[in-house]
Formats: sequence, C-alpha cells, structure tokens
Amino acid sequence: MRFDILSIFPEMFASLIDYGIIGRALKRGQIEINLVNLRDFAEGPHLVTDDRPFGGGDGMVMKPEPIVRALESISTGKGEKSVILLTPQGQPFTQSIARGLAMLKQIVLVCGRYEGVDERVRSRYVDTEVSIGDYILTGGELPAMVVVDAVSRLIPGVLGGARSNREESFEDHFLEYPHYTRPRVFQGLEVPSVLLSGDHRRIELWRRTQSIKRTLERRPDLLEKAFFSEADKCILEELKQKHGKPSHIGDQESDHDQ
Ligand code: 9D3
Repeated sequence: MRFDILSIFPEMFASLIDYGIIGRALKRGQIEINLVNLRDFAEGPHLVTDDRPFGGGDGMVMKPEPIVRALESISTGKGEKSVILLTPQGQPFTQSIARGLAMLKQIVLVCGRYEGVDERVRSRYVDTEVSIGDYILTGGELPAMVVVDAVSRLIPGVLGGARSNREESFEDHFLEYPHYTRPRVFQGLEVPSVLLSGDHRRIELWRRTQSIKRTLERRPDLLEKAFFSEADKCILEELKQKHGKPSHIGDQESDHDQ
C-alpha cells in the first residue's frame, strides 16, 4: 500500500512514521508514505495556500491550484487508487470503510485546513470524503493518520499472524472482555478466580459473558449488527434477567458477578 498525503503541515506525521507498528511496517516496506507539502506547490512571494471566501464570511478557504498541482505531481502505479478528502462533511469512517480501502494499491489523502477546500477540487478530483466522527478538529491531518493507521494494520503481515485471523471472525461486533496480567493481586484487587482455574471452557464462557455484558451496557447499538450463536442468546437472556435495565455503567457491584 502506498499513501500519498497532501498537507500544509507534513511535519505532523513524524509520530506516525517514527513509532510503533506503522513505523515497523514502513521499515519493512509493507507500506509506503509519501508526504507532499502543499506549500511546495504554491506560487507568489508568500507561497500562499489559502484565500478569502467568495461571498464573504469568516475564515479562509484552501486555494485549488496548489492542491491540484500536488495531485498531478503524484506518480501512479498499477492497481486501484483512490483520492480521499478528510472533511467534517464526509461519511463517518468505519472498520468496514477501512477494509475496503485496504484492498487498494494507493490512497491519496488530502488534508484540509481552515474552513475547507475549494468546492471545485472536491467535485473534480475527490473520490470519497471521510470524517472520523462528530467532533470539531482543526484540520484533516489527525484524521488522515487515523485512516493510515486503521488501513495499514489490515494489510497482511503488518500485524502478527494470529491477530488478523481473530479480526475476520464475527467477534468484532462485541466489545472485548476485561484483561488481566500479573500480579494476581494489585492494590488489593484480585484477578477473577476463573482466569486462574485452568478450566478453558469456563474461561471462554466468562469472557464471552463479559463481552456481551459490556456491549449491552456501553454500546447496545453494536448488538444490532452482531451475530449471536445459540450459546450467546442464552448468555444474553441470563444477563437481561439479572439486571432489568442495561445501564449499570460504573456499577462496581455488577462488575464482579458473572
Ligand atoms: C464554521 C464551522 N467550521 C469551523 C468550526 C467548520 C469546520 C471546518 C474545518 C470544522 C472543522 C474543520 C477542520 N476539520 C477537518 O478538517 C476534519 C475533521 C473534523 O473536524 N472532525 C472529524 N473528522 C474530520 S476529517 C477532517
């Protein structure tokens, strides 16, 4: 996968490139990131990339020419390519969109700043518009990093092999069960005894119950898409009987039972 990222702040991507799984994927050549500084494609003595909006109003708009020149400078190889504009007006980014993007050969990410980019760039050059959620950021750079991160980890070999298999399973519509590691007692808090029992069937049942319970309490919206096995349905019925309403967030008592 090759990512071309157009931004007036390419330095912001240093942390993405230098650390962790993405840093390792870059070193291994599993992904490629080409940072394009929009200012390099600006003209005039001040190399401006923005201008005042026609029709008046507050804020500035990104000029079309630097973005289009930058887009035209990008080399394209074989395979499918997509130009994505990061914008609050885009479709909400999901795991499903990430999976679709992971099948491409090249992704061009256009990071907006100010009030946004000139509409004619969007209409003529952009394939997809993506938002990362309903909150206001100062630009498209952090959203672009979110897309690179989410897509890269889906590319075969970028993560360890065992992890990716689990991803494919139906489990991903549930929140995860609680995790514990050593020490067995931390600040007086014990690891649930079932996890120390060595009884793998009971452990599996406990984890599945915790997963369903957490999803019910915190993200009931996810359950609409989730696939329930017959065993899952039994667990769900039992949970519903125990607590009438699934709204015990932060209820310490209910976190201890099974
Ligand atoms: C007058 C309203 N504008 C400023 C408050 C709208 C506005 C313009 C540009 C709001 C945010 C931005 C910058 N944000 C992005 O470019 C952006 C973004 C976001 O803010 N939230 C979630 N996803 C994204 S993707 C790009």
